[in-house]
Amino acid sequence: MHNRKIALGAFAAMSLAAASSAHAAAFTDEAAWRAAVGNVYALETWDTGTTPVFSDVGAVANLGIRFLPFDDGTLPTVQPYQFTGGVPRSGPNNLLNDRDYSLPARGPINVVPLSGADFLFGLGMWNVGGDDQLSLTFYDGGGAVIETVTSAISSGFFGIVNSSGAVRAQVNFVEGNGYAPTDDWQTAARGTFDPGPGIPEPATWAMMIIGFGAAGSMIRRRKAVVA
Ligand SMILES: [Ca+2]
Ligand SMILES: [Ca+2]
Ligand SMILES: [Ca+2]
Repeated sequence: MHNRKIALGAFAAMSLAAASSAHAAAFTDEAAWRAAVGNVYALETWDTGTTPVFSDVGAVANLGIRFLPFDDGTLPTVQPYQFTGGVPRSGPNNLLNDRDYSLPARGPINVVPLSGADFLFGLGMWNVGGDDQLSLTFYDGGGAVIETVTSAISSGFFGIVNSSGAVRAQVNFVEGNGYAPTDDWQTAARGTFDPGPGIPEPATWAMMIIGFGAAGSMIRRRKAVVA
């Protein structure tokens, strides 16, 4: 009876691993996101002075992406965190999906790879506003959704990885006031996807789970002998 329970549990875990690790995932752990893109990523903290405070952000060479204008032609803006109602993640500045609070919020941020030869395989950032949740969507060349993920938390890291590669990514802000300061943007924008060796394949997960189960039953058996 006991062995049967372990077998069923391992089977359920294997099914879950096979279903979820095929090509995509949402991440709330920064280190896990970085591992999932093979630790080949670019980071922008908006603090280095390359983009002056209160200026609009278009192309970001470091990240390999370009921000698309909102409907009114404005762009996301680098601002001191005190001006955006945010909290500091790194340094004094973050990126806001708006230019000012006196006009309505400008809605989702859209980014495209700077080079037409590149795809966006990973996008991550810190949500430092404390109310809006983030939703990240990858689009293919035809404008169809490759994948969309929504964070369950309103503050902290959130990232997406998809080996299909996007030609446009959208960052949307939900469940809050629509003004969303973000920080520590990180991208994996390149020609091909090469995941790192740190992410176990489903088969590896299955072996690990079976291994844990076997170790558990050995411990139980030993305890039974002692008793
Ligand atoms: Ca910063
Ligand atoms: Ca505004
Ligand atoms: Ca907000």
